Amino acid sequence: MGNFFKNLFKKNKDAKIEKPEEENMKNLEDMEEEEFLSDEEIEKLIIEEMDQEDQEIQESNEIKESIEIEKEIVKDIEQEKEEEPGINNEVEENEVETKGSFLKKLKDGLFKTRKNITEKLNSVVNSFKSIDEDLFEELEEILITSDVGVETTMRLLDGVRKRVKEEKVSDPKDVIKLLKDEILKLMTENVEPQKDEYPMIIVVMGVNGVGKTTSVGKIANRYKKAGKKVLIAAADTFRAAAIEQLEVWSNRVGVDIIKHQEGSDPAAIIYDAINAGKSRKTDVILCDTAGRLHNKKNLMEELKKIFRIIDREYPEAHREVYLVLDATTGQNAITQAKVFREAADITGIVLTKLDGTAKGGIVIAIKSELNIPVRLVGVGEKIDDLQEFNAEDFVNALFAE
Ligand SMILES: Nc1nc2c(ncn2[C@@H]2O[C@H](COP(=O)(O)OP(=O)(O)OP(=O)(O)O)[C@@H](O)[C@H]2O)c(=O)[nH]1
Ligand SMILES: [Mg+2]
Repeated sequence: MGNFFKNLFKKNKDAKIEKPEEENMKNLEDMEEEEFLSDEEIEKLIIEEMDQEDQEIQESNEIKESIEIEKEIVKDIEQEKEEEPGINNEVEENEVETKGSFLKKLKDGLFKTRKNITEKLNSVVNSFKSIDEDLFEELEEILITSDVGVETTMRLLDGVRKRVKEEKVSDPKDVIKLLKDEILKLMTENVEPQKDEYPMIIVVMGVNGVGKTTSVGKIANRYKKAGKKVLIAAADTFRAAAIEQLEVWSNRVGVDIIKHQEGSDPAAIIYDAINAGKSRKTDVILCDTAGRLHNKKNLMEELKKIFRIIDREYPEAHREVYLVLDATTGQNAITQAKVFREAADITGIVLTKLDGTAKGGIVIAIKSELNIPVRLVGVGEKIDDLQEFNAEDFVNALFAE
């Protein structure tokens, strides 16, 4: 509103100079009516000004918020660096510790899901004396309500039934172990490890708010730590704040960024990033993309255009297409994957916010229903809370005591 009154005051001041003495005695209200704007027009201007200011405040709050988060991340990195041992003979011990802390984080991240699935499963098997269809019905309900999905639940339980018969299992408590085996089998079926081939280009896509930009930052950090030369492409040009958020990440991680202005063509950014990547001998180009446009069709067309540029300009690069899904959205994540499949061949899923849901069963449904491997899982907001997905660790963490 400040500018509006400033302008109004300026106009009145100018008016005073030009006006005869007596008219200067008139109050401001009269002058507004006579010389300038009607009440309705003033009201309209005020509303417009307030709307604009609200929008500015909201955008600056978003930036402030993301800067606060980034600051915390930097603190974490610094703390981690301090804790790193300085002498070589401690490295082995540190590696063991890293694996331990990695598993602990995964376990902590799955706390809500474990409580929801495993505790319920245990209490059900303990309440049955023999294995019968009633027991299977109870198991079915627990799995379906944990977002494992109907189809996947049936598949898992059919496998358990078969083994109960074949192995003549009679103790209901043993069903848990069989279920754990079936989940692991399903999660590892037809999954090849990701190829570590360079140069690599990774396109990160997904609907708005799922954690794309954060994941790009975290992935950049992982490759940087592994000694790779990384370049980030800010191809989400829908909002200026999105570019700034990514810039904060590039500064924190210490990698280059290719960006244009808000509203510019994302395909042009990818084109520039590929050229810069080639001339700077970059190992990994990471592309953030928009999560929302005016409509779904536009977004899909924009993504397709990005992939056409990569096909044309960088066919020699190893390509990964990550779809970021938010674990807290449950079965909706499956629908999103089906939509994004129209735009590109998704090579892996980045499943974020597993720490925020009791329905982590979605990990199992995603693998089973989409047959796309989960490559990375987000178990928190900190920089190292994005972990490489390992099915065995996941199942162990899910069923941990
Ligand atoms: N708890 C938790 N929060 C996460 C995780 N990953 C991302 N977030 C948070 O999710 C919010 C949205 O993340 P962004 O990276 O901005 O999401 P985006 O997909 O880029 O969003 P748009 O650019 O608006 O489409 C941020 O507050 C992140 O800190 C995670 O694994 N766990
Ligand atoms: Mg973003």
